[in-house]
Amino acid sequence: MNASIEKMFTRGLYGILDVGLVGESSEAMLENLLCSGAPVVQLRWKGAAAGPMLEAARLLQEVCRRYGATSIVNDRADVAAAAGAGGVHLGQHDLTVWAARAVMPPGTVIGVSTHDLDQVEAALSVGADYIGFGPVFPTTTKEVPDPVVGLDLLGEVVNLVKGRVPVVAIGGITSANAFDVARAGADLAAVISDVLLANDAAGRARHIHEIMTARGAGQGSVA
Ligand code: 3NM
Repeated sequence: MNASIEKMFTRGLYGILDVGLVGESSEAMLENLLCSGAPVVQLRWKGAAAGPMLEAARLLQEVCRRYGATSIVNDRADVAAAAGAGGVHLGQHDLTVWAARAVMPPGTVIGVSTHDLDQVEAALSVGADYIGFGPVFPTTTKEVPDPVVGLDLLGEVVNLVKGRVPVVAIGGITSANAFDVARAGADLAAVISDVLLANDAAGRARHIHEIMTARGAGQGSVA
C-alpha cells in the first residue's frame, strides 16, 4: 500500500458529515466525529449548490487539519480541489478517477464507491487510492441503495484487494455490527445514521472507532 495513504487511512471510523441530515448542527457534529479519533471525515451534502458546499468543505478541511485527520469531499472534485481538501470520493456515476486526478493536486486521495467485485476490479485498475464497498447491511440513508452485499462478499473484496488499498465498508453499519465488519477485514467503517442520529453522537462515534481499532478485530487475528 502507498505509504502516505496507509498513514492517512489507519483503521477506524470513517466519519461522514451528512449536512442534509444534521443541518445547522454540522459544525458541532464535525467536532463530535473528529473527537472520536476518526482518521478520515467526508463531507456529504446531496443536492447542495457549489458555493455553500465549498464553504462547508473549507471548514471541514480547516477542522480536520487541526485534528490531523484527512478531509474528503463527496462527489465534487472541483469543490475538493478549491477547498484544499485531502481528497474526493467518487460514486459510480461521478467523474472518472482519471478526470478527478486532472483536477486534484498531487498527493490528494481519490476514493471510489463500489458495489460488486467487477466494480472493485475496475476501481483498482484505474488507480483508486481506496475503495468504498457496500451496502454491507440494509440502509435507509441512501435514496436508491444498491443491493446489500453482506459480510461474506466484504471478506471476498478484502481478499481480492490484498492490502493494496484501504477498504472502507459502508451501509447500515452500527455499533452492534461494527465488530463483524472489522472481523471481515475492512480497514474503516463509514457510518452515517447510527452516529449522526444517536443521542450521544460523540460517544457513538468513539465507540465505533474503538471497535474498529480494537486488537483482535482485524481479519485473521480472531479465532
Ligand atoms: N453509500 P448509513 S450506502 C452513502 O453502498 C452510502 O455505497 C453506500 O448510511 C454504498 O450508515 C450509504 O446510515 C449510506 O447506512 C450509508
